[in-house]
Amino acid sequence: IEFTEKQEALVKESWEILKQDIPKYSLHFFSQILEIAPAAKNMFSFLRDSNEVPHNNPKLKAHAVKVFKMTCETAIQLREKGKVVVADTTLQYLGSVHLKNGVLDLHFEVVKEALVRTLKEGLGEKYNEEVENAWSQAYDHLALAIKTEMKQED
Ligand code: HEM
Ligand code: ISQ
Repeated sequence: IEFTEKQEALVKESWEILKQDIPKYSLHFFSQILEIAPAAKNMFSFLRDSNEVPHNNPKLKAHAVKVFKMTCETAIQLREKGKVVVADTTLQYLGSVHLKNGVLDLHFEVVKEALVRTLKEGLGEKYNEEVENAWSQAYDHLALAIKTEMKQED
């Protein structure tokens, strides 16, 4: 199915809103991942040595922002080119980071659900099914690229 201009705009607009409170939404995003899959806790270096989700952890924030930005970038590419192109080096790096930390295919569904919940939280009344579908579609394409890379590495 094709990715429309409207969908691209929805993704961009919602990121503009969430971007205004990175500390809040990166923490929410991460907390949702752990709420859905508590066992994922052990995969993240910034949690291994603590019992609670660290507030204001620079690494957590930076990584969470990257997930949002890369999904946004994927939406733009889907609309412009009809396909997703992630720089080879980036993909190889992300493939190896996730493989090394024990990430499995099923975890990608967990992160998608956490991302959707974070959008819901951040957008409030502006949240709707159309927004959710646009993000989900872009995320699925990006996730597939990373999963494919992870399989080529082992
Ligand atoms: C690290 C993106 C899915 C778990 C990272 C990093 C990025 C990223 C940018 C930081 C790499 C670095 O600079 O070191 C993404 C994207 C995803 C995705 C775009 C999906 C489209 C997942 C999933 C899991 C996961 C499904 C499993 C729950 C991790 C872990 C790290 C990581 C454990 C290492 C964090 C650390 O300890 O430093 N991810 N990720 N990611 N990601 Fe993901
Ligand atoms: C890394 N990969 C996927 C999702 C994340 C969310 C928060 C922090 C780091 C992440």
